[in-house]
Amino acid sequence: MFGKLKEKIHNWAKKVSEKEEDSEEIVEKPSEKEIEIPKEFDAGTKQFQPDLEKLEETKEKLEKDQKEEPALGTKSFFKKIGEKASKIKISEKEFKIYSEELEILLLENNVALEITEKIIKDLQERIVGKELLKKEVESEIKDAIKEIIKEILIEPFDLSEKIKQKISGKTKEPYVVLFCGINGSGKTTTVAKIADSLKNKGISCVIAAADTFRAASIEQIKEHGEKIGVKVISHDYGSDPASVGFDAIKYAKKNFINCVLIDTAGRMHTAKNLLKEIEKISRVCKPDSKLFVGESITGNDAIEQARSFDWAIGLDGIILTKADIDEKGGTALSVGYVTKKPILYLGTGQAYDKIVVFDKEEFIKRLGL
Ligand SMILES: Nc1nc2c(ncn2[C@@H]2O[C@H](COP(=O)(O)OP(=O)(O)O)[C@@H](O)[C@H]2O)c(=O)[nH]1
Ligand SMILES: [Mg+2]
Repeated sequence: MFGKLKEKIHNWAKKVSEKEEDSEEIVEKPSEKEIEIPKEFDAGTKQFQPDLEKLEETKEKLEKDQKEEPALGTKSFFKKIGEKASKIKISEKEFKIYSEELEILLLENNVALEITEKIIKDLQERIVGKELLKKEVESEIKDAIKEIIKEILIEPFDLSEKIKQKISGKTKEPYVVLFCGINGSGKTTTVAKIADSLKNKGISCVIAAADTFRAASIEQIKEHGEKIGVKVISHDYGSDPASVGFDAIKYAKKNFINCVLIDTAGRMHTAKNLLKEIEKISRVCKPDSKLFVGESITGNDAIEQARSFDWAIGLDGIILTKADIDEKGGTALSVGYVTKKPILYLGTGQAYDKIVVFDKEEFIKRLGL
């Protein structure tokens, strides 16, 4: 998972570090104030006339000092010299050359342009002109990227905690989750995975088969329902999806079920109708959470889809599926930042247990940062 982005960032940081190792070291020129003409220098004769008595005195003092503290003085002196010699500064000009490469590799790995630009700008602010030890260049760059990514990713909320909060409240109303996304993004599978995981946590669920459009969609979700032991409320094909959601909520209230998960259709070719339909379901069912399901592998497409759904109904969170076959990882980085919504889960396979709660630290670790 996300192997490519990890490898590319690592290689880039390494390359910058290696190039900087071959580069010129910082040579600190003494300022004019620091250049003192010794008193012993006779400007008239241009001769250096050392004060022999003073020289002897200094020599004796040095010998005495070395006898008292020989190792320490020498060691710290050489250490200091060594450190000074291996320090470098990355100039703006150098950074521009490096950053062009970084820009391409980020874009190639599904990182959206606005994030790529942000990463480069922030990185520039953090490292350009900063005095760095040569051996620390690579880790300094990686640390900077890590901090930037931490800022970019929005802190996810815990869905099951939110459900528990609502159902323990005064009204005892069920918590309603609406899932949206285009065809094939993994909505139905994700609804089944989440129903299964909530059930395992002791939260009862009912599923609304609100995809009344796609052939075999009702049978598909019913089959999942049977396998995981969760009731599915359905109407006929072609019926109003909002009323399926409404009925499922009614059923949950009547039967004291904690949570209603509404699966919906995703007709890509009639985007306008799809958004109208989802807006109606949202208006009728008043979901507590509206979650966008997108494929992690699709990059900019997933970002554009999330934007449209957010515009239509106002999203609360994102689920990225197929992370198991996503080598790049850039979508996870971009989709949340662009929509300013948190990623809550990653789908990591077809089986019911192949879903993980999105963890910022874990994601950063996977990127090798
Ligand atoms: N590898 C992988 N496949 C997935 C994942 N989630 C869903 N799928 C598959 O993607 C295909 C479409 O899923 P489906 O739930 O029908 O999508 P929907 O049209 O949005 O409802 C199915 O073959 C799923 O098994 C995932 O996290 N990883
Ligand atoms: Mg479906």
